[in-house]
Amino acid sequence: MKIRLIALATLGGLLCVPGCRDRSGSVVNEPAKQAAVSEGASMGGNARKWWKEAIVYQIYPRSFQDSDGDGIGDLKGITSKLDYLKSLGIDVIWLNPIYSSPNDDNGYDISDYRGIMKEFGTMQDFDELLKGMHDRNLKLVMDLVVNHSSDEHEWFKQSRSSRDNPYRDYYHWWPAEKGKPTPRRSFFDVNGDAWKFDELTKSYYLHYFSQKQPDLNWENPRLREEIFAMMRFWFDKGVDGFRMDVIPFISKDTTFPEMPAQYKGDWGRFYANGPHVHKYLQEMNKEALSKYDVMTVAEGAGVTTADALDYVDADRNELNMLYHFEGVSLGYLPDSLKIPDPKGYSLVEFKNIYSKWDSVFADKGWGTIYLGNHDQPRMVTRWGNDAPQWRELSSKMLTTFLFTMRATPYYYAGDELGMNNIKFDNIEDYRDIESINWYQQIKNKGGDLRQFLAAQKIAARDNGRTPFQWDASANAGFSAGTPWLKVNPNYTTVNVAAEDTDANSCLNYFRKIVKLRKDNPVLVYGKYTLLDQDNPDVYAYTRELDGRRILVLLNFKNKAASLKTGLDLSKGKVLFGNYPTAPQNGKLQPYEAAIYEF
Ligand code: TEU
Repeated sequence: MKIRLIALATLGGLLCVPGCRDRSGSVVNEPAKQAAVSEGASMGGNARKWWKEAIVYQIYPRSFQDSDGDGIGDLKGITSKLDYLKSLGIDVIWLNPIYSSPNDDNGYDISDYRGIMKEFGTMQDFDELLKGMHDRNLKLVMDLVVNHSSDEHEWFKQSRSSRDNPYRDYYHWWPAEKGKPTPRRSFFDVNGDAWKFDELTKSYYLHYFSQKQPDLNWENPRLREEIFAMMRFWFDKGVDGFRMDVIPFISKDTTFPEMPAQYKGDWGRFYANGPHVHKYLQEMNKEALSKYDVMTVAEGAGVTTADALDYVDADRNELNMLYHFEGVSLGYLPDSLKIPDPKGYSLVEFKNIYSKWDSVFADKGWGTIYLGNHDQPRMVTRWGNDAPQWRELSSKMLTTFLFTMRATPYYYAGDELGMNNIKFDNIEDYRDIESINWYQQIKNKGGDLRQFLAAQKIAARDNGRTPFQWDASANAGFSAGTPWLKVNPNYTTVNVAAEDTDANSCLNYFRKIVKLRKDNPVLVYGKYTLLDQDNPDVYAYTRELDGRRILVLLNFKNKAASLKTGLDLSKGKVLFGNYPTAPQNGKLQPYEAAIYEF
């Protein structure tokens, strides 16, 4: 068996005795201990794979870097920042959709799956970006949006044109003479209705999202073949994988039965796991995925712990990973349009959710971990505390959580700077179809718009989409023009240029913990055990592999908190933390994160 040597925790190559401080004041471990890890070893029941050890960094191209002054980020902009991306230590970049699109939903409405959105550049720009990434040993994961297309896609134009058009069955149509179709809820529609009547052929078409995002009919084998060929087109270009948008929704019971009452308020669960979804994913695997060394991750909308393994158990030949919504849905009032519970969220529930999801993949499949993405507000605002005295500490604490769990981290661009919610006061500032249409929906019903706008300051997706903050120059260095979405005014201090040179910044903390994870397989594969489960303030757990035991302590509160782990902290070797020294007893400072080895 081939033996590979893995260097442990050199933390930026700093030479430092155990427990000493590095330049940032963070506590670091002794460098360059070597451990032998056998290549084929079963790593706690899990076969080693590059995508399990990878760190995925997500870029929202519209907001990352504008190269031509039109106020919209673009591919050349990303290419110009590849050295920054490399400096982070990440391995994989997931790009939100960059295909041709009329941008009803910022690229999640695709009008040509083989074309590049004109605002983002050209296919040549794409090829240069991909080459630039590969030259730096970075992999590229694209977004695959195939539950629906744009209504401006040629397939839909044909499909809509007549009932006997060859493309008619590429979408779901319901002829009006059969009466009104069985109700289906839409996520974005102003009226919440997922059926839209089309006068030309006197039929309704299905759209789970906006009216400009008609659902594709996966029951049609011709459509499936087109999708698999399109996937091969991108793989042949060298793309390293796909993140699959609402992929659990693709298969529908085309008799459209009544939706059982149990799904009221949670219809995503009804849309997921349709009758043939696994047959289609196995077909996709056979026709496209299995031919390449690529990674896949499902956006696991509607998927629960009971059915998650069906998507990612390697023996089933479907996908590699999925990300669930249970964690990020915590703390909103039930049946609401993301109205936060005034009581806040319960850390005990938070811990139970992530522990439960860890156990799903303990022996088979593989998990993911994230707290922010383009559909979420900024993680520090939602899960930490963005008040000036806590923003950096709590942001580092959350980052520590993401890099010490047994799952592939999906880290959202800007979180490494501690970017927080912009919190717009007016609906006119929002650009997202979700916020705009929900506002209209509430207005039409005479609902509480003030409550909604207050909630959006915490929950709206545009909070996570404000332009990336590069430096203190105009528009945070994002664009020479007028940005498509306002820049967070704190860009003058929260930006790459300022943080790069500050050893104690969120950015440099991020770089170090990335390295810590990459140098220590125990943080990737080690068995996870929750400690002090009912502690309402502290999240504590161990990770164990091949005789190594790591302890992670995270205080989620803005006050000192005590904990009972059963371990004598003074006997642990401190590996890392967000305060200059780590505690030797059972008391953590506000938002403290500390990692020890026992
Ligand atoms: O999101 C799917 C999804 O479930 C969203 O409705 C999500 O729950 C919502 O944003 C939370 O408020 C995917 C994409 O990630 C999202 O950006 C798209 O808008 C959506 O699909 C439609 O393609």
